[in-house]
Amino acid sequence: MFFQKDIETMPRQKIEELQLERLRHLVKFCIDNVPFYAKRLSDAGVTPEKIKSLKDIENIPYTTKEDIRDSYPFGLFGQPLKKIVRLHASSGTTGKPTVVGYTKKDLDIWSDCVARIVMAAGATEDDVIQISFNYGLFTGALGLHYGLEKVGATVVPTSSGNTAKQIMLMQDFKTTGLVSTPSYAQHIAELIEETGVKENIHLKLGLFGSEGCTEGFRDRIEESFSNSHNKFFATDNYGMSELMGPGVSGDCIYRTGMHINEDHFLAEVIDSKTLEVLPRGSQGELVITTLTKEGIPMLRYRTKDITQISYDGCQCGRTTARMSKIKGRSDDMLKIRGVNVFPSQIESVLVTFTQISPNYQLVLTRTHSTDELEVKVELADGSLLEKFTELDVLKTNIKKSLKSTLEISCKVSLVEHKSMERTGGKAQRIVDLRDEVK
Ligand code: DLL
Repeated sequence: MFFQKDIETMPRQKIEELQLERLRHLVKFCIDNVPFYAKRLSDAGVTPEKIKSLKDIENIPYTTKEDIRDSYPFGLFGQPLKKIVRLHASSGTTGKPTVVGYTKKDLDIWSDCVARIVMAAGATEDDVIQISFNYGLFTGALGLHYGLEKVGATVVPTSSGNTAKQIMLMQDFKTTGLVSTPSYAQHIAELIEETGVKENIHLKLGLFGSEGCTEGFRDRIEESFSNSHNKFFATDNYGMSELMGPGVSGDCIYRTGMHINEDHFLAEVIDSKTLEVLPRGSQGELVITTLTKEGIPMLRYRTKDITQISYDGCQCGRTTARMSKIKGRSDDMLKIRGVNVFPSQIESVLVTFTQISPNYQLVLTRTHSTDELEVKVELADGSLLEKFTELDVLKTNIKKSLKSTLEISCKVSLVEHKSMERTGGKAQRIVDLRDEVK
């Protein structure tokens, strides 16, 4: 299903022509409206006339999170506050947040972009969809909210938390769709199982996003929400406050990569170290230029998210480029005894063991200048608690499996079911204590 079929299925050449025209316009807009960009572009010798092909984008300097922070709160805005109708901020835990602003036109485009990806996932006006993202400065809840309303779905803005009430409403309203982080969805599923109401649930569509989720983890969540009368199906959705929020890209029903809304977002993949643009299809850091945003336009924004992009057509009929699941953030990549490890690699091993829940935490310590990785995982239930031999075998098997995937050994600790903290938002997987003196 399409929300704007003519754009979503535009021939590639046409998409690229549109991107070029918009890029030229954007460069002019930035020079005229954002002194920060005017100086950067002038120092780099870039003018709209010099953008003759999409490749010329490579002459534009990158923009980083630090650039936004340094101009806190509104320094990179492309419009005066009287034209800004909404502010959001990124989910940083320390220091000042990165603030983003939207004009009326930006909000309209935002809800179109979200409407496209939720329809690609299968949402329709017949759905009743519960939004269990935190409403507030975070872009996730309001972003999905307006996009789903545009499609005509019945939106239930429950926000995150109060899980028992979420489950009660889910049964009473016969909710068919759930918007949340995968880790919160897992928590809701656990409580449904515990309270024995699984058969009363009508969920068939999960619109997940805002944090990574391996296919294995997703499959397990799908299984926990499915019952004798409903099969639950979940898609992955990507976005970022600095770029807009959700709506940058999302899975269609074939789930072979998240379709990028390329008429609004121009994507490149670069090598994070050399900063060179990589050939098409390579894995690297995603860099996005927002082609139409007025509130806070972004020129070549370094997302730090690692992915790869395919430009082949998709079975669904969309011609837009597709990005693979985020492998991790370049700043979340753990370097352990010289080996690079992404938490997603660890997750893909853990989800193959049915005796443990996909709740885990990676604790890093340093003893006598050697890094140690402890993988803490929760047992799936209480059935193994007193069975020490079986627990030992399980631990050894997880350790072996992690070693063969990661090529380093790590400590595995099994902890009691539900002993790890649950959050309504993004799960905190990494606890890095390496800077603490030992
Ligand atoms: O998380 C926007 C969003 C909301 C996307 C709801 C999808 C659904 P931020 O809080 O600014 O914005 O966090 C952005 O979250 O750089 C990624 O590292 C991570 N992220 C977002 N979506 C995904 C995803 C929102 N599907 C940061 N898979 C990004 C993996 C994701 N990581």
